[in-house]
Amino acid sequence: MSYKKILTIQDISCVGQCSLTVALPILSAAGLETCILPSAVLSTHTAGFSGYTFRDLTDDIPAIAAHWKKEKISFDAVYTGYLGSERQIDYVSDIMKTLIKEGGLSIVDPAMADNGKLYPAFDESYVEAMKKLAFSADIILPNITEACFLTGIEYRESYDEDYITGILDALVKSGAGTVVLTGVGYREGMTGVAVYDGKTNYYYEHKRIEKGCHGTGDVYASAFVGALMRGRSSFDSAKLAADYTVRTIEATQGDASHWYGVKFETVLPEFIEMLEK
Ligand code: PXL
Repeated sequence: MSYKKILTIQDISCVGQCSLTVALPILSAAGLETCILPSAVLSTHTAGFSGYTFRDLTDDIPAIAAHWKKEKISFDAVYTGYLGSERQIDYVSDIMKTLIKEGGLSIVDPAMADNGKLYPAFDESYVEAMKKLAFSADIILPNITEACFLTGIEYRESYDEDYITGILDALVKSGAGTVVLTGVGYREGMTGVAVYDGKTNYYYEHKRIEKGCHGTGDVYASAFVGALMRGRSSFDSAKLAADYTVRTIEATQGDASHWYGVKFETVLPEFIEMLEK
């Protein structure tokens, strides 16, 4: 197995099992050298806690990137999640252009919305900035809400295959390389992931366990990137990430006090086994 070096850019929510506290352990478990660039530091994530602190690290990014350039550091992939500001998105675009090795991948999880709504910290101008990043990426991993904000397509709670095909098509036509659209379910009790690379439309259905588990988007994207960088195809990675994410939710079920995230650590050994298969 070749040893890959990846950079992930997202916030540190000190408590809450999301973003970097999820991505770093999952990518490391996948056997990848994982470099990090924290976009912001928050006391907790913003979905359900109130009064959280937020330190934007945008101003630190240019000097960090300049240092890496001087040291001739580059990455096999750059994977972004929750970012701190619009200005930061411009810096991240520059990192994508200058610090990815020849043949390397840019992977964007446009983490900004869920259940039809933007996260509290974001507005329409953030969406506009995110469009630029997402539409120049090799792979994007939006949920349906994020895909709707990116395309301007109306968000719907119930939909059919034509609606999903329309979203996938619009995203690829706008410039995204491959789209991994999460949370696509057509039947009661089931959900799934649709993958479209501009040629073939794939779909993987799996069971839907519980509504509203925080942080599962980050678990999913991190597991996807881990599998992809281990040499799996986009669709295989999408399936493996779905199976692992289901296990993390199962591992958390029945503990009402653990509403803010999933106990993904307890099933990391299963993730490693999935990767070895
Ligand atoms: O899981 C996405 C995420 C990441 N980081 C922060 C968040 C959220 C979702 O709400 O608030 C700070």
